[in-house]
Amino acid sequence: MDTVVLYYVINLHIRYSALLSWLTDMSEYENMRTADIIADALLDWNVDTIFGLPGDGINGFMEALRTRQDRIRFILVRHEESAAFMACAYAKYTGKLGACVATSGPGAIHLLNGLYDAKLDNAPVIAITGSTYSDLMGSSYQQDVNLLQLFSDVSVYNNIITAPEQAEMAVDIACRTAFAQRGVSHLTIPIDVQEKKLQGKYSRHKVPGHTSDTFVAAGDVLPDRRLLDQAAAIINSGNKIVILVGQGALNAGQEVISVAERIEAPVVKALLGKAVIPDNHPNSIGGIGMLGTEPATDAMSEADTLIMIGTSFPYIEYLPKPGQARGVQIDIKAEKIGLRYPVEVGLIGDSKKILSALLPLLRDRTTKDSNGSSSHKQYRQNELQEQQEFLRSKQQSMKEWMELLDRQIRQADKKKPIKPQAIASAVSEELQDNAIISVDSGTNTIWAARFLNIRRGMKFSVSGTLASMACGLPYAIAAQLAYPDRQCVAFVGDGGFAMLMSEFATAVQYNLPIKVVILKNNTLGMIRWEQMAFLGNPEFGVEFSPINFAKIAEACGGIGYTIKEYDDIKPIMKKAMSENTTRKSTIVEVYVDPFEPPMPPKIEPEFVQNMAESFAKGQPYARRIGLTLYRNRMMNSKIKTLQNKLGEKINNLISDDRE
Ligand SMILES: Cc1ncc(C[n+]2csc(CCOP(=O)(O)OP(=O)(O)O)c2C)c(N)n1
Ligand SMILES: [Mg+2]
Repeated sequence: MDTVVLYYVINLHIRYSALLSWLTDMSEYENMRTADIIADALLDWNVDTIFGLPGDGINGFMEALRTRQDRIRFILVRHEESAAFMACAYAKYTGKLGACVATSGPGAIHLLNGLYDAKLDNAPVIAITGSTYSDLMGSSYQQDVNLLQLFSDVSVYNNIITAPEQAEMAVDIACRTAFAQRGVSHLTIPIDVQEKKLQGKYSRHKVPGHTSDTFVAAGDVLPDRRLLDQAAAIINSGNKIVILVGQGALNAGQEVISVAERIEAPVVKALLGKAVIPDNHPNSIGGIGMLGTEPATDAMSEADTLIMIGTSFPYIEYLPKPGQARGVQIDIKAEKIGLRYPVEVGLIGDSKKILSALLPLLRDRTTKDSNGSSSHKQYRQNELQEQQEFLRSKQQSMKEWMELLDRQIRQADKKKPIKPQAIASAVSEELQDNAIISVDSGTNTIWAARFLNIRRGMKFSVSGTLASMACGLPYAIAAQLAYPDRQCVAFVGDGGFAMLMSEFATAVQYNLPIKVVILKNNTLGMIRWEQMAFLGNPEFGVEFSPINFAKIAEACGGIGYTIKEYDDIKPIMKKAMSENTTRKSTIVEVYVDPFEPPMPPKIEPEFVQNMAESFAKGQPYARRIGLTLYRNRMMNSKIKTLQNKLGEKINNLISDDRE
């Protein structure tokens, strides 16, 4: 080969290699703006709805959303906090990734409370925020807030996108991490970076397209058989077994029932797990904690074995004492095992799959075991009986508890203010089979927990561990967007509702026929009782001037009803709860007795003592409260004890009003 030919061959080879490497280096996103790349990458993760409110810090990304309206739905809110609550609720109700968007500075700051709700309740959410121009960052420029620092505590993944070449990878990691760690991922993008186009300016080590949108949940793998056997051995040796379920068991209702029935165990439901099994299932003994039932409290204090499924219910004083019961825990998150109770065995993964695998290993307590010697048989028989008797005794006290609740509903005195229990019960009666119920924080949570009867197929949620007020309305909006044809109800207090009530206009704007039932007591009701019963202080700073919520509904373009009389409850509730035909957003405000006490499942001496102290220190309305307690004692022997113990002081106060 002469030198000229050699020269051409080499030259050609070099050019071909350059072309090849240029071709392989070329990203599918070549020449696209960062904002568009992010939006496309979110679509790859099946994000179909994004809640938010724009501003100049995020307008570049808004343009990417505008040009993809057919594939990704943007829901404009009135306050960014709602957008984050909605993203959280969307994730909770659908299992999809929740998404929200806000501008730099104030918009991003507003997201935080809703994002903490997602963090604390383990909901996968991605938050997209804008940041100020990259060459002005950290200069106290307009709306220049260090969002990475601000979001560092709330997020499982927290990153700034500084170049289009980084965007796809960042979104992939953010979405995967939100799912894998069941938490919040935050991506912030400087205004100028949103507009930058991808032009293949990669670093030496970057390979475009090196990440993917593949996700495999850890829960798809079953725990080791040895661990399943150990768990089964613990359960099989128990004689007073209690099952506690939380939101991690929501997809395993049938499996929970199969296990509970096989081992004859009562099922206690943490609030987020209220919809795991129907409230009227014979093994259900209701909720736990302050808003729970007496049988559930007793079951926990007597249990010798505790099976926790998908729950990290925080009020550990309501669980068996450490050492009292042997524990088995099922959770998708390894770090939750042993968090609240010193369990011996932890099974990591999806509760549905684990319970199915565990079921055949569990001793069937419903049939008589015919194997073994007669003395052994007798022994086994006694054991079986103990568990059965345990369940029967709790079922019996559940019957009594339900009768007590029933008396509370029926304590209607037409001359007196409406009892909130009667409203919760009236709502319950109007719930359709596949209703989705969102509740709020306050005494309303207690009435909802006790008086809304969940049936199979319903959904129920609330800001659980953060227990934030104001979640009820945004949750219901997210539910209705996800399930346009289902009955979506928000059951809320007036304080919580007023916090984000402008979102009712959002419901109207998107033609969402949500039904919002507001317990109107013009009070931060829960706090009134907490100040008295927890600290022994007179109430302070808990009363509001009234708002006409029915007029608010109408002013926003929805329908408003007001209930002031007992006779109005049934007809108005019936009408309002089936407003589907007009598909109008509806508010039902109900004037309820602001002095109805939310009684804990058991009245502790300290509670009584504190109440007496608050009265002694000059609790306002002592007379009305005393009178309410006096009247309620007809319904409930425990209240009678409380009222008696509050003593002469109150008896004197109310003596004139006794009939
Ligand atoms: C954002 C927020 N602020 C304060 C609290 C403390 N808190 C818990 S319940 C409650 C009162 C709720 O009042 P309202 O919504 O009227 O319900 P009610 O107790 O009267 O049923 C308050 C202030 C909270 N949980 N969340
Ligand atoms: Mg209130």
